Amino acid sequence: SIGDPETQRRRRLLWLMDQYLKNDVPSIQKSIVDHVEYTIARSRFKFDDFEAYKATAASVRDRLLESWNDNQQFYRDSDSKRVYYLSMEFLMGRSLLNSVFNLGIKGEYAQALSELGYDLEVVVEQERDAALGNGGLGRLAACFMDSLATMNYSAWGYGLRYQYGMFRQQLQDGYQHEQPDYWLNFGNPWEIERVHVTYPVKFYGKVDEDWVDGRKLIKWIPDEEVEAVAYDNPIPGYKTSNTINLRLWAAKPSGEFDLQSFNTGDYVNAILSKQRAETISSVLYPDDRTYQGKELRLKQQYFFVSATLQDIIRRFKDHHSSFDDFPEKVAIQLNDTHPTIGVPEMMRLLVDVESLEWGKAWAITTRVFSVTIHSVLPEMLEKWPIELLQTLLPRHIQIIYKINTIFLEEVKSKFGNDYDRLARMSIVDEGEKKVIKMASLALVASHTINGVACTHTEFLKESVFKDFYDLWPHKFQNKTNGVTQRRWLAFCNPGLREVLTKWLGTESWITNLELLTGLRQHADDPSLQKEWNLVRRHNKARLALYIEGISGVKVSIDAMFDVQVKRIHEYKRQLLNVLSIIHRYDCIKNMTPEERKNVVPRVCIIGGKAAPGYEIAKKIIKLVTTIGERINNDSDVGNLLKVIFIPDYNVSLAELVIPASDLSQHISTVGNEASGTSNMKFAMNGCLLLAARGGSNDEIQQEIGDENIFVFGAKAEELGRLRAERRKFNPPRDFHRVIGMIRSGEFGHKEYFQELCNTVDGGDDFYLVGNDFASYLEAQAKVDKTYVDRVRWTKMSIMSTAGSGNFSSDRTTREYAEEIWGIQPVERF
Ligand code: IMP
Ligand code: B1N
Repeated sequence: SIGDPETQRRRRLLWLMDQYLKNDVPSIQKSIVDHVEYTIARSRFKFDDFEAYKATAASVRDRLLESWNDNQQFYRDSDSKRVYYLSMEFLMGRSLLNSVFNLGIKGEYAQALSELGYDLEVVVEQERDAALGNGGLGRLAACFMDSLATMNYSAWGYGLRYQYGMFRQQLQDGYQHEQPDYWLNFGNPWEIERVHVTYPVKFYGKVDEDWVDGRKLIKWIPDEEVEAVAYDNPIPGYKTSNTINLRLWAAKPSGEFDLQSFNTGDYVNAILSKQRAETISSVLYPDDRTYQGKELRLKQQYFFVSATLQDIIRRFKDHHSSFDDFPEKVAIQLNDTHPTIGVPEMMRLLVDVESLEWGKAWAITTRVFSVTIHSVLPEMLEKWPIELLQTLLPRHIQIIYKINTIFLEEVKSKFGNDYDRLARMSIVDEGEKKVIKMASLALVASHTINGVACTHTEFLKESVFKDFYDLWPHKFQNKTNGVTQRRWLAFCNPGLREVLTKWLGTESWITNLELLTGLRQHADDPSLQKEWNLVRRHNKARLALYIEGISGVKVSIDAMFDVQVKRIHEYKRQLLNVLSIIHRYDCIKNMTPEERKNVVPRVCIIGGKAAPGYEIAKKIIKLVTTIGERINNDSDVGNLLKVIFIPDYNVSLAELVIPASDLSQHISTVGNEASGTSNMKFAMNGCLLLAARGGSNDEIQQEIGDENIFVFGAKAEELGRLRAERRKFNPPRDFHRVIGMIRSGEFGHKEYFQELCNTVDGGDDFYLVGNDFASYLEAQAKVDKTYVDRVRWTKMSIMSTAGSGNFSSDRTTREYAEEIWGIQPVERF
């Protein structure tokens, strides 16, 4: 061989690489079987479905690593600007099917397994969901990862590797019980532990000041230290070699610290107290609206951002000597205010550690950060008690005060001594209990603030953040949410995928969802309608089988599948749905057999988790199961009405339920849902929407047309008045009758349900359930009438899919990239 030793070595490595990981069927089989023997140490002649999953996943992971490695090298070499998406939650779901699809090797894997005697469909079901999130916000982050990878953006996600993800919901006698989700129990084949990528994260202690050469030196002397260890999760793009990284941090006891206690002789207790460090990343808070001022939550937030920013700065410094270029190379997106403690942390790292001057550090910080707000009510905004911050992060509270002082000077210079305004805008809330308003801190430090749907962004500008909008109108943008059509259409609905590709004459809609509008011209075509309904029936049959398996209830696939699956919340108004189901039941009971022949049969499916401490939400679940018990066993009703509660709703169940739904409900009180994203998934899959106004419902309505969606209820401009006058409102007779049935104990549990009834009946119906009841029933009647006209319904279904092209997270992330982050796609060939 020729060349110097280094050239020879490289040539050898390239040659070896050539020998690796081919994607023909026999090569895939070989790597699966090798993993059976050498990774999980089972015999190739005897392994079960779970072991088949583990070996298959390991072989896919090998393939992901190749492109991941190449990709990270390419990013380093090209040194293009990168975006870092910081989120406390990533609701990823399963990875196996998504990975083989995105890598373009699903067919090969299916065949490889089948020849070995395994069924890919069964094998993928062995995977546990990665449920490191509550709902919409966490799933949005996951969709963004898929889109960023697919569109060749240079991006990384950062989050926490919770040992316990979202709790598993079990029903006992119809009541919710929470079970720990120890998802890592059987190993996680998708992650790569980076034992050498670790950073110290410190807490508590005090701040000392020293004067050296006339310069004040500030030294934080913490008294607790934990180590953050990186776990990398490769995220493959669809039909591209771009594989991006999701880096999740786990807390480990630090090796170095606290020698003192070791020397006092209490060796065992010193170890045990260190061990407690791991609790920081042990559990996801299962609450997605009410904010709780728990110390552990703040520790999680700081642990997460401190490790992340140290990592980002370290990576930047590998290639750059001056921080002047930092904003040209780095964009940091805060997913809601949860990572906002990163702002003072960035200042601390730049000023105290990197010795930058304050003004320069602040100029850099404010060019790097941007924040997405997902909340609607001021009460939802995070506020941390100053006492807590003072104890946990004594240096950061100083930095926050300084940021605030300088900021308030700016406000004064623009608005003068308007003390009310200054008090409203101050990052420090000087009320009875002094708190730091994290949203204000995030807004002051960010170059851009965005809401997640048009009406939501307008609301932020006019109401919650009006003062900030007056000061900095240029900082506000809208970025309407989107979802990835790979997972939520192409992969979870293979039947529809085929039909779409056939009628559009191309598969390109999988990366260019706007192409779906091409369906409109065929919406009346009887042969498309026939194929369309065949797919839906097939999907419904699958779901019916699942329902029978979990509940023993046989449902007819000729019935309309009417679905509401999402977190249980008063504002999402599952109760409105349930009240109308009771109304329907009561109507059927009062009909003659002849009249019953005209009833449109329905299967009402409800699913979702209640936050563990949220009693009213838990009562709603019990109400659903209680009326289900009665209705499903009433021989007068038969197939005309079934009520099913699907326990433990998660991403994988969503993939089963969404393609099988005829009607789905998105009925949050107007103005209370920032956006909503599952409505987009349902519409894409040809499910008709029963929708209240507000959030992304409004934009979906615009796109698919008034005649293809069932909209009801109060308008945004009425909300204020209706709320103010709600105690004077007298709901319709039907409403009183239905509430009366529950109150009188017709379904049992009389006492238990009183409090729930009180929330909507008796003068304080905050979410306007009584108000919207009549209009809701009207919309439901229209649904029934339309369903009977199969041709019309099918056309509406096709038009829903055709009109959903704007709700791809590809569109959303492209807007972020171009209008907020200033990054371009970089393709590696
Ligand atoms: P939405 O509130 O209906 O817009 O739901 C947002 C998205 O969050 C859904 O499409 C699901 O993907 C996800 N989601 C909602 N609730 C849960 C849950 O309890 N577990 C897992 N995912 C959920
Ligand atoms: O974010 C989704 C929106 O589609 C929903 O309308 C919105 O309700 C949801 C604290 C949250 N807002 N706030 C949260 C989650 C976790 C937590 O600890 C708040 N989630 C939303 C995506 O934009």
